[in-house]
Amino acid sequence: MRTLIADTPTHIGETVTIKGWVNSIRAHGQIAFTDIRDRSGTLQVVGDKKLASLNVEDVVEVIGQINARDEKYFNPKMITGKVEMAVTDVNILAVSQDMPFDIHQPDLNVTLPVLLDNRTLSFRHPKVKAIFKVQEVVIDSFRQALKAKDFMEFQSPSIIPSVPEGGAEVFKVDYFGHQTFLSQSPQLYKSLLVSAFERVFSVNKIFRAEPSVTTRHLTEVVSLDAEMGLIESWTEVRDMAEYVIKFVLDQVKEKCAAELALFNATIPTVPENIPSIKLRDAQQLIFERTGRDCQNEKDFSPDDEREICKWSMEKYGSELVFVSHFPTKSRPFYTYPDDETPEFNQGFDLIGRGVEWLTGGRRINDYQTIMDHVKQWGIDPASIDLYLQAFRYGMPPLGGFAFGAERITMQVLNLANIREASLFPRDMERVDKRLPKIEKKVKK
Ligand code: AMO
Repeated sequence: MRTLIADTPTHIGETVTIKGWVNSIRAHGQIAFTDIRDRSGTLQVVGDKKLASLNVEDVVEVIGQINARDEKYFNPKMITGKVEMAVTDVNILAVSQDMPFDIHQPDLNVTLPVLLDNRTLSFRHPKVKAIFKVQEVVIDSFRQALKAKDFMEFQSPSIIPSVPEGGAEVFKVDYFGHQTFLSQSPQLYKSLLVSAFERVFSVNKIFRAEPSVTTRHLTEVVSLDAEMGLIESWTEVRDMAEYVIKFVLDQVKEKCAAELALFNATIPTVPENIPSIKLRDAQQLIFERTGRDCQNEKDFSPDDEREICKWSMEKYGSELVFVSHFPTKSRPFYTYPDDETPEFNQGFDLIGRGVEWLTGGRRINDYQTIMDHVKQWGIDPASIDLYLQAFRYGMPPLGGFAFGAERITMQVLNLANIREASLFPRDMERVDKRLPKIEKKVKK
């Protein structure tokens, strides 16, 4: 019967069978050492020099006796650091070819393209694995936080008939000869479900035809969406987003101490209340602090995002900051215009460590107002008829938000590129492998 490597310290003096991958091999004259790795940890195995004929990453079954190590050989970095196995038998279950690069350096010193071209090897590295452990905790705790507040999880469709967020960043799908799209956001579905379930959330892939290659954009994103009805004001939605992200960060701190340590990372500092500032006030501050005049811009540039985070840290000791009240015409048709200043809306972003983590806001719920916006935004009402149907039959005041899971992961671990925070990142130049260049047809 197989014993998990993490359990071997409880089997001192016994002969056990372990299974896993050859992590490393060290030969010293007649003796050889190999570290065997399974999902639970790594164990040092000692044998004669035949052990050294194994290849790194061979999959093996090793039978041997677990012995206590002499105290001077304790290894505090291994959970099995006080024991080792004296091997009696080794069976090779699968042979590995030679690695194209050393995947067991403490830091994987390879470029991002090499890391991604060899994804199935690079994610065996402890640091790469750690990224996805953190991401799993982010997604899991997003779910937990919302379930605790009575939100119901739903699955949103990926093939949709219209483009809710507007803009050109959408993939067209030929659907049996009909024009459809890959979902940019579960926005319309989460909103219309409020009329039945009041509070809903989803963990769904969204697709953005981002036409540029940046360090913060993917074309396929894990979107963490929530929507709630019968709200009093937009601040109730913002407060819910605040509660969720604080819960998520606490969980990462509690459950991912080892992973954070590998990256020398700490979770962002957040005070009791995350500061919140209106876009125009933030732009004025940025102008005063840097001399850069962004006061008429409809959104932040990456420099503005970094600067407002600096301000928030200096003034409130917060690495996260909400920015609200964007120009109404610059945001999707469903965003609720502010009652006092209707040229600005009750939408908000959450910016953390210089990058946007979330967008949210209050939505219009009145049928006539939504129809006016549909017209002004130049949307064909027939293309969103399902959505409008829900608003004809009693849609309560509502709002919601969406986090990007890769953005949170990237910013918590201070990764330089969002592609590191996606197991199988897609961008305009890569779908698993780098795509061959397509010559643009030049019109003559
Ligand atoms: P938005 O378009 O801002 O809002 O998306 C929400 C969040 O998703 C993440 N995100 C991305 N991450 C990586 N690459 C991308 N190309 C990308 N695009 C978006 C970001 C962003 O903050 N319907 C609204 C949400 C709402 O109001 O509820 C929406 O989709 O973290």
